Amino acid sequence: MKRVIIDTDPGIDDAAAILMTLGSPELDIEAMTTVFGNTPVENCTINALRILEAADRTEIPVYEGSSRPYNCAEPVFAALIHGDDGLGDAGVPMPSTAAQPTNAVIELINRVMTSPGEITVMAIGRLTNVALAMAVEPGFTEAVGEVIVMGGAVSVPGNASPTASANLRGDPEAADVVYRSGANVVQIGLDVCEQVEISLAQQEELWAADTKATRFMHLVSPFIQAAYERRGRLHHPGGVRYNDMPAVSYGIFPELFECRELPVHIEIHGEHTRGMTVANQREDPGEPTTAKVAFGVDAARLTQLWVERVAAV
Ligand SMILES: [Ca+2]
Repeated sequence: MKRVIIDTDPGIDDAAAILMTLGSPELDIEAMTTVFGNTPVENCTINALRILEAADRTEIPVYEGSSRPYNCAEPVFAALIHGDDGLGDAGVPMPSTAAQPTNAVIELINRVMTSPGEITVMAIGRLTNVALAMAVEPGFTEAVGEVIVMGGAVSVPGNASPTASANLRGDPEAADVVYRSGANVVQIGLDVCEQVEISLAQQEELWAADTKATRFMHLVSPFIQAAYERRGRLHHPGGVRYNDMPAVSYGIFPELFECRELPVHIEIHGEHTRGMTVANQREDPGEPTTAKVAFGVDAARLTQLWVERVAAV
């Protein structure tokens, strides 16, 4: 089994992604770490615990992390997409469990440094915790197995700005640290996430499974579905997208993705381009690659696997 830490800001799409990992026997989810993003970090922590409770997996420890970006600027949240509570204000009960006392950054360092090369970090929020781990422990970069990043937009427009994706726009300095680090960064960005739409029929198939986890997903989904539909971001009526889902899926089914190794830089100075992933796609780039970037995905297969795995939680 692949050992994984999920660094997350739940988030309705985080819930869809996390439930998929919990229904996947290929993975050993050994911890979850939270970061501000879709909602303040305190809410993200509560939501991580709520998701684990919906999956009856409360043995997985949750550690709360960064409440602000790497440069300590005021954080920006995404209540219009995820609701004020981060889970669609759907009335999910408060968790009966609590987070661990250790900070997420310290926990990331401790776990990665005691198992060099063995732990994959699925970073499906701002990259603040991962960047801080790299800054605090210089050995972290080499010891971490793979950092799967949900974020970036190379051949498509951004969603948080014309050029930038929400997770990288939300903390460009942290993303810059991670992409410069030399770690094994895999970028699962909007280039592929926007191709992965769960159809209405697939949603209905999942709701029909009628388990505790699928009822939870059914409860929180309408908010993000309506938000995307209002913005004209969906390809089919009644469809829904969970952008974090393809990112965690890369950790389970990498064969479903077409990727290219490229030099990718994070724009941190641009007036209109902060948080943009600038990929050097020239034939002879003349500089080292920094990330494996996904451009293609077998969306039909992946969406069906999502239904199967969440139903199996
Ligand atoms: Ca997320």
